[in-house]
Amino acid sequence: MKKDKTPTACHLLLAACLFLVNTGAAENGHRLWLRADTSAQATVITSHIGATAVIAANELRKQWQGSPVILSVKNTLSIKDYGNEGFIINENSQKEISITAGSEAGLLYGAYHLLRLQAIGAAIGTLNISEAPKYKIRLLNHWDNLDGTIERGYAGYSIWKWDELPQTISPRYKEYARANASIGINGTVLNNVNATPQVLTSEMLQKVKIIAEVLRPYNIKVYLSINFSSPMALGGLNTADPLDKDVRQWWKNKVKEIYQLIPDFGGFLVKANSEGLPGPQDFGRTHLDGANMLAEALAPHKGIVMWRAFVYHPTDTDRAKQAYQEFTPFDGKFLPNVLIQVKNGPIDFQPREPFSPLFGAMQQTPVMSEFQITQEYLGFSNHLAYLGTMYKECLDSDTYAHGEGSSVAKATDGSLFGHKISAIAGVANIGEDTNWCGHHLAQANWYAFGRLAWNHTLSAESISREWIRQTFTDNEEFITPVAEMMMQSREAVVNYMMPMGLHHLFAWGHHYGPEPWCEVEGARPDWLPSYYHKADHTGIGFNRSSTGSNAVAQYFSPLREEFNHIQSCDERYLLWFHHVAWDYRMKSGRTLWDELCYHYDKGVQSVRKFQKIWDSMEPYIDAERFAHVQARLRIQARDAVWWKDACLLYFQIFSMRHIPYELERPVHDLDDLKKIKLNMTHHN
Ligand code: BDP
Repeated sequence: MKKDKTPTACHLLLAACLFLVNTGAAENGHRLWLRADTSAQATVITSHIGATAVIAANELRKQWQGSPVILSVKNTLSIKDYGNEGFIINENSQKEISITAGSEAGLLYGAYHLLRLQAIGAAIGTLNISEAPKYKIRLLNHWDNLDGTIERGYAGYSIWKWDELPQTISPRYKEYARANASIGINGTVLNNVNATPQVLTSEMLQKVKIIAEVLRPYNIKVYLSINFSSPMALGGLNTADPLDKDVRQWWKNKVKEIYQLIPDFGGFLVKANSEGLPGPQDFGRTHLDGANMLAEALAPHKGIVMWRAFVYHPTDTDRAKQAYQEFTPFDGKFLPNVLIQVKNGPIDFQPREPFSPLFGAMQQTPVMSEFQITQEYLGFSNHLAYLGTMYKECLDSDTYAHGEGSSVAKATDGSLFGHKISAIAGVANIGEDTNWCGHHLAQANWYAFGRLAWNHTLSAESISREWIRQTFTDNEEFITPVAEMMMQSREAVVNYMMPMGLHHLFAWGHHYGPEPWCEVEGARPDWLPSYYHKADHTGIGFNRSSTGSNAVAQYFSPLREEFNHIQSCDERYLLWFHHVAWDYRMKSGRTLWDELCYHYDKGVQSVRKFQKIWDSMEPYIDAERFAHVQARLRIQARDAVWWKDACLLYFQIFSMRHIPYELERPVHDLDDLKKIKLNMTHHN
């Protein structure tokens, strides 16, 4: 048969596909920050054959462009200094590179570290590196429901396909594991803190086992959120009282069943007596009783309990004070495998909050911080808000627990109070969208969380730069302006949503848009914006000083006094701690009202600037991601104006002052804005 030399349509299609693969022109964001060339064929020498070491070696073989690498696990004293997951990278006189660690996990992290250095162009000169993670347990929390929906998720449905498991294993699980391992995440809570008892059925545990098996070689442990009333719902008991003998036995049996399937299971995350969920208080017991009961069941298997401090009741007391009031009396009484998981701020993941006073206050109990990576209160996946700056703001805050220099980071990483276990959690922004996070630039928040969990001394800026370089391009003309934009982005959101310490001005039906006016008949007062802003004709803000709720007393001196006095209070938190007169003189010389207007305006102007920056970046990156981000910035710019107009026009009713004439004028009518009702699921 005569061979036809002219290319057919099929040939052309194939060629086009190869072209796309080779140049990486089709950039849908699926590869995240892991876009390195995989045809390197490096020499990697290792005698370790465990699954984790094999992954480390293969990653290097495919991507490392430099001299031969030798991987070895050693148990020498010098290695022990770096803990079980640390590593040392050296170069010998023959120019061979060695990665040495105390475990295969350390080799994996060492391999990803080396590859990151290569990807950001920093693997030059003689390598002499030693690293160990600051936190022992570095977790993502998925608020994924078993039906595939995600609470506060903005990137599609859950990646966990419970219906298909255990038969079908989605390729996503491995990709997920790899991405997390590359930034040092070593644990994941698979299901929503608003947990259904069903997650602990034997059928479900078989499915969890499969996910655990995929994640294990990547050194990622699986954890579950549990529902406190499971012994009743699943075990047929008539109580879930943590001091009841049968209840205790039920948990012990259940835990045993889990460990038979998943020998390295991490433990439980618990939301109890919070927002209507069951807990020990339903049976006249305490958080201490509940946490210790579970801890006792988990301890023989080396599992941990992460007991959340996110509790508040519709009482007269200030919501911001409640977690502290409820938990500090138990300090020192929890079993050693209990950690108290505390949101970064005292209320609820607002665009800006001061740090929770529980950090530093509970010194005999390991306290872990919970950040939100998903942008529940920062514009969902429509708004650009790089959160590296927000995580750092909290971690670097000084609690003064042991005098100056007692940062939240040190109070939680085990170093300040000498705890053996330490952990940090981030509520994931991951869904089944092709690009994982909805907004391409929101991938940076997942990345930054992982990098800071590994090393909280890194700067938000350096993290943003390394992320941009790996995710987009090594062209400085792109990296510098985009990093600058990212670094300003969270402050921009704070400015156009809730500047100067304002909080919870969100709409009732969703946490996307503004409704500072929101009134709902019969609603819990602490779910309404007016509870928080307290605007009236004299001024605005929540008086938490010693003349008000005295929440300031929960902080250590001298911070307590600093927050307490209006003149010394950081203006970023002014309306969090004080009810301030409209004519109060700010440090800028402006009145409070004028300053508020300036902040809102600045927020809007910042987003306009981001649009300009981004539009000028078109030549440097692929058209697909460029257009995607451009479209989202347009939404953000419109939303920013919506926020500004809604808040200023509403607060103007009380301030009765004009918006400074040099600022952009409102373009909406308040009455129209009040009519906006977005169709989004409700859960306050
Ligand atoms: C709030 C969310 C809600 C969560 C809750 C929590 O609105 O969906 O269930 O926090 O953290 O921010 O438990």
